[in-house]
Amino acid sequence: MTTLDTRHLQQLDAAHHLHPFNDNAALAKRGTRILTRGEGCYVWDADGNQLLDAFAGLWCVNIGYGRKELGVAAARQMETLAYYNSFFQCTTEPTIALAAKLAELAPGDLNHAFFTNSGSEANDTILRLVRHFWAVQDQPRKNIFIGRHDGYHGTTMAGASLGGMKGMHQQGGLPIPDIHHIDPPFWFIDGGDLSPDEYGLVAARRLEDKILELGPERVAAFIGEPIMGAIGVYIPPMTYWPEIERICRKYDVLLVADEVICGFGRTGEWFGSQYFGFQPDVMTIAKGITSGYIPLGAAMFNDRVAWVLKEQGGELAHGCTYSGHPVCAAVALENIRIMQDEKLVETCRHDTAPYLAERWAQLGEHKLVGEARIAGMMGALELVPDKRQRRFFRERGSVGGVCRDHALAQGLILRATWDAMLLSPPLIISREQIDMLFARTWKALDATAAGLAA
Ligand code: PXG
Repeated sequence: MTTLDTRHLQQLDAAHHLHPFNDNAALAKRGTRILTRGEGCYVWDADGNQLLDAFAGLWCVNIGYGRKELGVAAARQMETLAYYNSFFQCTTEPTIALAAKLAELAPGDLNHAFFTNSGSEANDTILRLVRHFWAVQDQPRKNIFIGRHDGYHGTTMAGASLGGMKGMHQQGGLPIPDIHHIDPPFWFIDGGDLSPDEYGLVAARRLEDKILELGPERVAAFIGEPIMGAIGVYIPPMTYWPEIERICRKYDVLLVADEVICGFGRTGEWFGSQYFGFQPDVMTIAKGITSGYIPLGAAMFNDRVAWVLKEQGGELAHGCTYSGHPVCAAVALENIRIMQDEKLVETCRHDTAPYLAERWAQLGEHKLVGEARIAGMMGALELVPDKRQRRFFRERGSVGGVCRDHALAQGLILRATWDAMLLSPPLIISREQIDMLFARTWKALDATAAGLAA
């Protein structure tokens, strides 16, 4: 593709395409980066630049780019039966096979899948069906969901309301009623003199306080990302989730783990709840379920919730045209087959993730880095003005974007949220590529520090 083609495409894009999570006027002036090809951990842009994608697209390309088997699976299913719905007492073979496969993979008795097109829709599904679950058991007032400030659960009305992003709440009149939030567990800023483990308990007990304030008879569920992704990879202390689980059990509040990012190997376990050692009642999945090759999400329910929905719920007045789409299911099955046959999760856990953690800790020695946090294949470097103090830049967000641009100039894609540099590479990243990631990140940090000093 010539440079002229690129400019023309950028003009068309600016004229006709509204981009999510962007200042579209500023973007139109700057010009979008147009990606044209992917292979393994690399993508290429329309100007011919090869980039190491240390963000796996958007936390999702877990098996890496260019796996032809997924295209073959999609084509085969399209040729055989491109579409049928799961509404009129019907469904399709791959849909059934995927539901059964997910029941086998999911921890505990999370044995029942409701399919959607995205993580956002899966969270909408959970909000509706969990409220229905309590209502049909004569507890219609037990309808409040508690989430966390700065949590991310998608962009639909329910998803964005369950999430705690202020900027999102400001657009479109959110949150919708009967959704409350507690502060997130973020020791780096909020932990004071407590040890991380002491702080984990304190942060979890905010949930108990909130339940008691609202009344346990009003609280339907607590929802959280095992590791908070979009806000900046906040990894809670190991004490946090078991305490959250204890509190949910004590007040009969359903525990919803939003595994859209953490699921499918990201933490070096199949699911984030396994990394932290707790058992959700309900689970949201998307992204890594197809490694991003095709849109698919699901809400998974445990036996207790599913039994009530089936036996007492009557007709479920919920579903999308593409719930359980056979092509998406076929691609998900092939993606999971590859992950299992090639032991991608095990390789991460025992080999590449520990190596990545070592290299990440070395990046933590850079003078710009206040904390280098990592769990499995997701991490963050918190850039700070003074390495000896746990605090943000006064003008929060002024440095992360600069560092991201320096990384891009080095041929490396890292995400910046405020001043945290976020990491989420394809799970197939090799030791050599981790070394490359280290070298390029260090250079980007150096260039950023030099700019600050100038
Ligand atoms: N839950 C979590 C935990 C997510 O990270 C969703 C739900 C929504 O999934 P869908 O498929 O509807 O996008 C997500 C999505 C970011 C960013 O800026 C993160 C997501 C989406 C867009 C941007 O890191 N995560």
